[in-house]
Amino acid sequence: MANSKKMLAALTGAFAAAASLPARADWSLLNMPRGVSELSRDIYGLHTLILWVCVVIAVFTFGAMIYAMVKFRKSKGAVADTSFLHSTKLEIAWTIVPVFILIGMAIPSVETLIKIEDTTNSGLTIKVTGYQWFWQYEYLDTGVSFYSRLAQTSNETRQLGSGRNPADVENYLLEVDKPLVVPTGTKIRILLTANDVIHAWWVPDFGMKRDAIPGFINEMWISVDADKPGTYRGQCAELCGRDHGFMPVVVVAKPKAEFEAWLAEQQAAGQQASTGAATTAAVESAAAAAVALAKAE
Ligand SMILES: [Cu+2]
Repeated sequence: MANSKKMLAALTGAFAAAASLPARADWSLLNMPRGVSELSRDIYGLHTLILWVCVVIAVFTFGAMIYAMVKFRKSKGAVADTSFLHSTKLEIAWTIVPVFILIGMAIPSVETLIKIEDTTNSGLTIKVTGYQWFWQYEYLDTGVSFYSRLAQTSNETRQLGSGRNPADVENYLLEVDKPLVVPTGTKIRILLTANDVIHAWWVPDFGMKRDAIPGFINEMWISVDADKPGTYRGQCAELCGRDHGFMPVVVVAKPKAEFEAWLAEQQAAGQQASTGAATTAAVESAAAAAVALAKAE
């Protein structure tokens, strides 16, 4: 008796402690993010639907089991009913009911899967290449291409004996020198590949993650809600070597007009750089020709 009182007291204490948790804990972290794209919302909705189907099934089956175990336990003098061994009606019922539940779950799942794979009618195509340990982004048909590496602040802080506190670095290991910039309200087709080993490009808020495999082109699409411009962060999601944890993905979503302006700026800068390089090359070859001429004389 004393034991059960002690247990009750302990349980009450545990419940009281648990009840005071919500004030401090962020319960939304227990669930997947709702995200900021059409696909992420579809996936979230599907996940929630299936979760509730499972909850209802669990309540029914575990409820029946627990009820039977408690109510008809041996210590209460329960005796097995040996006259009831088979029921065709029951067997048909517990076969048909799950079949319908499974069909009910398969229809929205397949619909979402088909939508995820449908990369047609995209407004923009970006090729993403994984390297050990950074990303390359190429805006197809625009000539804009750049590398995106771990930000200097994170990179310096992560070094052994740097003497810096990671807690002082904003977005530690989740910041890059040059983020991917995308327009909001646009279906963006992403082509994924890698140059060395398998990487995976992942931004939880877009609801999408896909492997970047050398020699293959994988495809996926993302979109950012027109009313949700902002910075979205992710990481390489396929163990790819020593610095796997140091090649974050940062995506800046801008309204369409701002994105167009940014793209034009990048194109202009790219042209200047290539003209500059061509001039340098021309000067160098002229100088080499002059040297060769002088030697010949
Ligand atoms: Cu990687």
